[in-house]
Amino acid sequence: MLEHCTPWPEEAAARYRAAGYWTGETFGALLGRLAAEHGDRTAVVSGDDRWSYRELDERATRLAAGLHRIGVRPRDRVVVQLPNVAEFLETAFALFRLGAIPVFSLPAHRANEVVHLCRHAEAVAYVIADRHGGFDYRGLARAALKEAPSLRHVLVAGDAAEFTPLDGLRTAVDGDAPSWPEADPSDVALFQLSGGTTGTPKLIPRTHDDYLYSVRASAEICGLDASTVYLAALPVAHNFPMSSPGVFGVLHAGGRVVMAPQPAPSAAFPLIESERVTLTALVPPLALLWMENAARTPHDLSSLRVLQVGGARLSDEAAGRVHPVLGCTLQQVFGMAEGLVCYTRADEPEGYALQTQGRPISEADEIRVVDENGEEVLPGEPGELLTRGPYTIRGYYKGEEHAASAFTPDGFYRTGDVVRRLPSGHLIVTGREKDLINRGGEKVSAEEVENHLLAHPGVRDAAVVGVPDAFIGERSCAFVLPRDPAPAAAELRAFLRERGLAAYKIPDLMHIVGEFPVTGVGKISKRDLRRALAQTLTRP
Ligand code: OOB
Repeated sequence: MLEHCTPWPEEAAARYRAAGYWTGETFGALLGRLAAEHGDRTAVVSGDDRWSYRELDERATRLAAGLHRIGVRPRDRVVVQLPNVAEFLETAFALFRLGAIPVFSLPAHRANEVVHLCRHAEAVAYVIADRHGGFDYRGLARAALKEAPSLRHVLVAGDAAEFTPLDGLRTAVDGDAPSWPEADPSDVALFQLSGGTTGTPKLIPRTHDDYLYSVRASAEICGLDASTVYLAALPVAHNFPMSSPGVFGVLHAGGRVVMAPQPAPSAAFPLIESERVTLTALVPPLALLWMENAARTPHDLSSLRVLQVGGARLSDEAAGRVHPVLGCTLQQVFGMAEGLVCYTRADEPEGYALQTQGRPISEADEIRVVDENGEEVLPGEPGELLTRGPYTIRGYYKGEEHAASAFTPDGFYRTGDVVRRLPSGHLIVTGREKDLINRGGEKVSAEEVENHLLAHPGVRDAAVVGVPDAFIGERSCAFVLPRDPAPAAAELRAFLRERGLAAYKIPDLMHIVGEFPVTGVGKISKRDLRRALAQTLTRP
């Protein structure tokens, strides 16, 4: 296994193989098999591109050879920051084929995140689109090249400027084609990013064996088959639209992936109509937006059979409106890039989909719900969710520092989520213990933003907390204890942007305060800050 990663203990790995969860197939081999089985069927639709399974397979093979030609080798890390375009799949599978390891960065990430990822992963290449959503990623690439000494190549889908065009890289594979050893299925296939609570995002190593199991089992649970047409509305770099069952699950089933450039109704609804989309996945705020727009859209959405909602808590009220308004079934999904994914199922009484966040994929997912002393709570009582299983990691990449807080000594991942478990095994997410703000699925680490604020000379101390919000669930609020002269909120916002922080991490609200409430031991009391905020917000 790649160094600085924590493998499963031998005993557990043997058990997962014996039970047939880990099959020994790699993602690179999977695409070859799919091309043989589904050849001419359409695999992916993106703008004017319509690629068959065979075409996707051929492109991935040629791109893998091209990447090898410029020196990308098995186990090299490559930061991939592409929007929802067909090239996303081509690049991912080319890297899988090569045994090189994609690090999936979200399109919303900016210099701060991208530079951190390139440096932390010691990436040799960075793959971007030229422009997307009004933003020019080539500027980011220039910053990354300056700050990440390991970076040797910038590969661009579209107009490459001074960089290497992805289009020119595909190499015909003939007799002299380069060859390299097949990837090991128990090795790291890709890195997902943690939406975690630390100062910088952590890298989550997912192996071929474990990730492919979660993809295959998800596709099965969700009843996917070759007639499935999936709209990738959320950014496919995220674990939910990538693998739960997401684009990989849909390809695994021989279905068709339709890439939406944006998740807004204006972009998504016409595609649902023209491609006869049957399944899609949204975070709660988008589900609300879609429901608001569905009533007055001229587009025919009747092909949609299932709407998956996850990433953040969907209110019971909104859950109840999905079927009446959109005419499709709601499936709730509660998952995490570290592993565990829970689904409500089509063959269960409807109440579960309306009121719970589902139950785990696998009978081998071990679940513990514990109190602050790590003792299991009584059945049905709320407690922190701990989990271990065939597709939940045992450690972060270079994660020694976080090992003790993120995992129990016997290998359970501490999710930081507070849940209640029903006798049926379904979980209801009732809260959170981790210091994270969930802006409708977009995760913001309080510590990360606090550290950036503290870098401003006018800031003595800073605390970032979540504020309840009817639409996105939570907004972020920064409390700042200033030095003299006190900086204005607008100046601090501009400062964070200049530091290259992704826009969704810039605090929605900013309060300059004279002092912080403290706890008994003198720590900043975030509980009191939240309470003070709730009072100001409810004051008439
Ligand atoms: C998904 O993955 P991440 O890694 O961005 O975030 C994981 C965290 C969870 O620990 C939980 O705090 C929250 O997001 N979350 C939910 C939720 N789904 C995720 N909280 C309440 N209700 C839900 N349905 O967000 C993710 C990964 C795979 C599938 C779906 C979501």
